Amino acid sequence: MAELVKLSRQGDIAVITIDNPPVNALSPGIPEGIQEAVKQAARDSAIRAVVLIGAGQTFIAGADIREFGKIVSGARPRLSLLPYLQSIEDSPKPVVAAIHGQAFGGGLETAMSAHYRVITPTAQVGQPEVKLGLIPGAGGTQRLPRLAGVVKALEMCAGGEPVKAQDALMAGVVDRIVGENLLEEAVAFAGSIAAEPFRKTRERNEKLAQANPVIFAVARQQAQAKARQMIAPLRAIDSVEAATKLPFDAGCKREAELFNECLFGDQSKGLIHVFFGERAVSKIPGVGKDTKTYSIKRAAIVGAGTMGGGITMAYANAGIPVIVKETAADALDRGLANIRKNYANTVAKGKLSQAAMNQRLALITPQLTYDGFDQADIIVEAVFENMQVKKQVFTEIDKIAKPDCILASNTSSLDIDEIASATARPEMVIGNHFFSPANVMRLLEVVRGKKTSKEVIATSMALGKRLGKVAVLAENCHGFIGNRMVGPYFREAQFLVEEGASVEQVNQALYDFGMAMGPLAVDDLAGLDVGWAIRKEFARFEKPGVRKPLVADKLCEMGRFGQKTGRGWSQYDEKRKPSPDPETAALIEKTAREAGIERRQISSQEIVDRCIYALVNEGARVLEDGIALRAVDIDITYVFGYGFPAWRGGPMFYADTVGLGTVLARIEAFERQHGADLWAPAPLLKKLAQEKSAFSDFDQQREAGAMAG
Ligand code: T1G
Repeated sequence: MAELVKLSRQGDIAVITIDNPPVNALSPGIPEGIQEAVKQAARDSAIRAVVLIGAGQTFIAGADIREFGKIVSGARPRLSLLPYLQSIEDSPKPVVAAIHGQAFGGGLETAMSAHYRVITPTAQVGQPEVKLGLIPGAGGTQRLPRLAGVVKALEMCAGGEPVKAQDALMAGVVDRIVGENLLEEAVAFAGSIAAEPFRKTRERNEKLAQANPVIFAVARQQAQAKARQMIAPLRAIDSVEAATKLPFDAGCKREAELFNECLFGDQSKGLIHVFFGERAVSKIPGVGKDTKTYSIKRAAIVGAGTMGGGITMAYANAGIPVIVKETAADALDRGLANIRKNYANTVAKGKLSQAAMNQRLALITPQLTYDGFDQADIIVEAVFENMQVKKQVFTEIDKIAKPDCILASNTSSLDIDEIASATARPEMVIGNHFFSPANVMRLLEVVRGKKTSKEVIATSMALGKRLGKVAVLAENCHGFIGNRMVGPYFREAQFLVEEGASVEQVNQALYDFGMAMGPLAVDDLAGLDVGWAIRKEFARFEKPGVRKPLVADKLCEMGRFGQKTGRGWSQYDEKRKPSPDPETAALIEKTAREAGIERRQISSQEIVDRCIYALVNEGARVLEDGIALRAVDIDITYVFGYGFPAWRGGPMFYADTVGLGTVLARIEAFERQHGADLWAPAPLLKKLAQEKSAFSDFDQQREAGAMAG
């Protein structure tokens, strides 16, 4: 493993360099290599101190996450990192961890087993394991409270958020912030402390005395509120608490027990699936990493409504100057007022400085004309969801935009090829479907038209990452990936209230499943009028004789659009707090009676199965039709755009967890009960279930095919 861990000397200082691109993960052989290098340095009488540093972009960014699946499956034994860390800590010569980029997870645990830590101003430290459904498994919950105190350790281990260099210095996690010439400064620092006495982190117990029981109770409450239903944050708190009650070695033993409980649980499988999925979706067959991309220096947005305003903010947040155009002064003023209010709210929460808010506002140019659109590198249309209106805009911007300007539509479901047909440059037209609020929600559906060039696709995917989004490629169809699948999900939610479930029961059942909000609550938030307009736009495509929801249109005809009007499926007070609406309940009962629908008691499990399996069944069709490249693309769409719980991995991963045979049997039961038009099992689902296979196998076969292709 010598090539992955190099030992060199700078005078009387040993330098151990980890070189395991791209993130210097602690892959098999790396810990052993470091351990061996530390021993060699110890044996070398000419050496007075040791510097541990990462090559490339970062220090050690953690254990190798790819190994966890092998450990859980038994393909690889779980090797504890503790002995390796202890060999650093027991070095007779002081070890200085030199941190740039990220020292995350096992990387920070390695740095904390060293005797000193120096860091560059832009570097970060963290224990993000809970984001993978894990907890620090190599002494992090035991050393961090000893360095930073119990409260900071709880915040870092249970929250998982990265900590900037200055904050880490203040907390005592690191000893010094040095310049960007890290190696030189770390070697100089090592020389300056080489003759000084130094302590082992595990023996620094003075900060553990902070352990007031209230601290842990508060931490548990906060964890349950912030990461509802997630187990790992609570186990991380248990482990930090153990550090305050047990000697170091016993604390590490307790930590290992809690780590294993999380590692072998379902939640870490789901979250690790999402971690790699978030990166897998950027890989598009036929659009390789070497595909030429357009330089995006200036943007222009058509429309300053809810979506146009949010998209404008997304560009300004990425430091890209952006014009936002409206047709009327009052609409433009409203749009800008919303943008300012959103930024002000973020500043008020302490998440943005006033200076940064001002910088971002300075990047935004509001106007009523197309002035400057001829300089834009991308123009995003975000006007009313009506084909004629969109085609008019595309005709106009096609005439104005420079030849290599990308023309993107924020349409949530309309035909991108028809939109492109309004231009003379269909190869430059693409869908960029943002999710409301567009400055917050991370999902970006990139919709490829038949003629969209691969350079435009590659540019759009890269731009998505630059905007802080997770970009998923979708082929063109009604609703693309997300909205095509959400149709049957909302359909079943509405059928269930017609059949006897209350609005509150449907919302609660899906909320308890882990969805961010129940389906009818989402409908009330988005506005029932939005769905109403789309239903009217697509009424001609509806198959006659197939049962469709009856109540939503009636609520819309009554002007009850949900939160924006104070009444919809539920009623809302001035703080938009929902409560049951007896008039809606009466309307549902009356409508069901007139339709001859027999009402009955409905279990929460049936509610979850009907709504979630409707998603899965349509997802299988989305795969069959090639609208999504892989099942994991559907999972990422739902986790980042529709509030599907990440710890369940997404709808397709969840179906794999349940077992496709079980899912198919349930869907066939619904087909017998509600008819084939609504519940005929997707052929792909049937095939995989009959082969005792899974959507993950489908992806692996696709991947293998793409590699071969
Ligand atoms: N293990 C394996 N692969 C990893 C990895 C890791 N820890 N981190 C990143 N990669 C891969 C990633 O999949 C991608 O692969 C490539 O590296 C570039 O990543 C014992 C149990 C460090 C901030 O959770 O947060 O330590 O797609 O696109 O945007 O207590 O990577 O190129 O094939 O994200 O520059 C804890 C996870 C592990 C850190 C860099 N550590 N990584 O971001 O690059 S558990 C983490 C990140 C642990 C111990 C516990 C980010 C980054 P590919 P990227 P980036």
